[in-house]
Amino acid sequence: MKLYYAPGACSIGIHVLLEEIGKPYDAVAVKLREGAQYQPGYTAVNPKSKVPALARDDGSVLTEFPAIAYWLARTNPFAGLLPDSIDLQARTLEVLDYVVATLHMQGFGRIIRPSAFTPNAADEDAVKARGREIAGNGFALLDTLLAQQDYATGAFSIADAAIFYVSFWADRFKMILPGNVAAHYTRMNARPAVQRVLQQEGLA
Ligand SMILES: N[C@@H](CCC(=O)N[C@@H](CS)C(=O)NCC(=O)O)C(=O)O
Repeated sequence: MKLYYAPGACSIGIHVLLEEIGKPYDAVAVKLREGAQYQPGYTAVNPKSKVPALARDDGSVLTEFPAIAYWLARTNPFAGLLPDSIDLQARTLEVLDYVVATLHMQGFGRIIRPSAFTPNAADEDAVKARGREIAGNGFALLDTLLAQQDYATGAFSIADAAIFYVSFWADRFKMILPGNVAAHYTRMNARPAVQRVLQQEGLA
């Protein structure tokens, strides 16, 4: 397997899952700041020009964080990345989708690239502020969930890898995480798989 990632991007959550699984894989850094995602070398891998992308051993490429995370969990059941019960699996996907579609795409998307949300440069500060509001509301919801348990659906799962990457961004953007999300972030940072990934991505 080969993971296409960028240091500190959302792909870090998939990188964590690969380390949790512990099977050999290659990690290829895509230089997003230099626009490498739009060059033929990468669009041949992922025409969406995004990371993460996972090239599998049969040569096929899987994209989109939830799909990659789900496939890794189902193909490596020994790693325990999805709960057994269908109800908790659905809850796991519920959290995963909320983090990716709302906190990331709607919240941090506005903070990181406000120009994608308005044609007027003068509006960009307002766009960023709205992004912080959306992300803040999202973290507040996750906080109530994490008040009841250490991980999103009880034991560590693919949902926690997603919460980890948005918490990592909040940390980098100096946003104050609510108490239970902050405790989850501390718990995640203590996992050996996370520490290895931070080291490998040059973020430790
Ligand atoms: N919906 C995608 C989002 C992926 C995404 O937004 N990746 C960002 C990095 S966090 C990216 O590759 N951005 C490059 C660009 O937009 O040029 C997923 O779930 O994987």
